[in-house]
Amino acid sequence: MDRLTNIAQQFAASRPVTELRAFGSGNINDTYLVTIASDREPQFVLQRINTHVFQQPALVMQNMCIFTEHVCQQLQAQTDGLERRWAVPRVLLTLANQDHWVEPDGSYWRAISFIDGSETIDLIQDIEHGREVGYALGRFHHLISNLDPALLADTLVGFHITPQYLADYHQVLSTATIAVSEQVDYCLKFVRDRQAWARVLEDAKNDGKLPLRPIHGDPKVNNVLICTTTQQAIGIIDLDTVKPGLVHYDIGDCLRSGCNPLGEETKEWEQVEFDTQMCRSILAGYLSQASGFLTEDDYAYLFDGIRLIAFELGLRFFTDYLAGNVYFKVKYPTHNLDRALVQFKLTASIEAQEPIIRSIINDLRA
Ligand code: GN1
Ligand code: MG
Repeated sequence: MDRLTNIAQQFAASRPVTELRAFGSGNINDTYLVTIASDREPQFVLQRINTHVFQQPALVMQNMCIFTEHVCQQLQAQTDGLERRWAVPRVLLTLANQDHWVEPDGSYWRAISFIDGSETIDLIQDIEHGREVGYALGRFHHLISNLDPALLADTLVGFHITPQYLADYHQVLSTATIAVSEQVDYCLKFVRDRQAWARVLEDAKNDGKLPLRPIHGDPKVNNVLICTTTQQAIGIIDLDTVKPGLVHYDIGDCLRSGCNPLGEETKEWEQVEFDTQMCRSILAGYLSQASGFLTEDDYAYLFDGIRLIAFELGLRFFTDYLAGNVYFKVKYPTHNLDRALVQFKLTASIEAQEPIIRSIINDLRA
């Protein structure tokens, strides 16, 4: 038996593993879809957690279990029977009842159930898909809006703290050997011009205007589960970054992903635009579920959140390019530079359409 099959076998409840293939398009963890000889739940998802990024994987599992238990309780308490289907992946245990498996080389593995009849889609398809993606994030936030964030561990210190990413950037810049090019110059200037503003959400948080809440951390389009029959959203996966944060990080991340129809991997970075029609649709879907717990201040910082998370992701990609691609997986040496250009162009498009985006937010909250 090869090594991967042997690892998968640990989570297969004594059923033989019949197939194993790479799955999804994550930038951090390695993910596989495993098929076992069983009529009930014949498939599950196996992942190697990147412990260079998540240095305390046991805390990731702990958060996942607290989250899952809370959401299952909430779903059971919804007795009106009118709620749409909502699925949460289950953590699978090994034969020794552990929620993870550690290989002799130290690699850390875990498995979760595969949600039957669902798919994930890399690129936003149309306005209806956008509404579903927004609905999914709103429903997700609503389900955990009464979960005390203090129960969740900080599994990735500094995640979405933009001033910290800027400090890391300057640190890398001070030692990196930079291959000068027009594109690198564009990025350097792009960051320089926005440094002072980049504290906006952290300042609002420190001033007590924006509260810490439990968040997803990575609600991009392809983390939303779509039902293959109804095309409705039925869940959100990739729960490694569920931890205390600002809902603005999530809303910004969802919109920077959903309103970029060319996608974050496009080579046509100069063509990238923020689609404001899609923004309206995603936000409408979101607010249909989330308007109940958002405050005046939450709304006041929504535009900044949208602009900031696109900028922040560009900064993270650019820094990783300068550092020699040590964080995000890459397929070629300038991959992170290309990704940074996409996010910076998207940020510029958000900035150019600020009045439209602000009026969409105002219309929808009215
Ligand atoms: C990473 O691994 P993946 O693709 O789920 C990253 C996110 C980025 C995303 C960009 C822990 O997520 O923050 O938005 O890439 N996750 C982490 O595609 O850094
Ligand atoms: Mg992720």
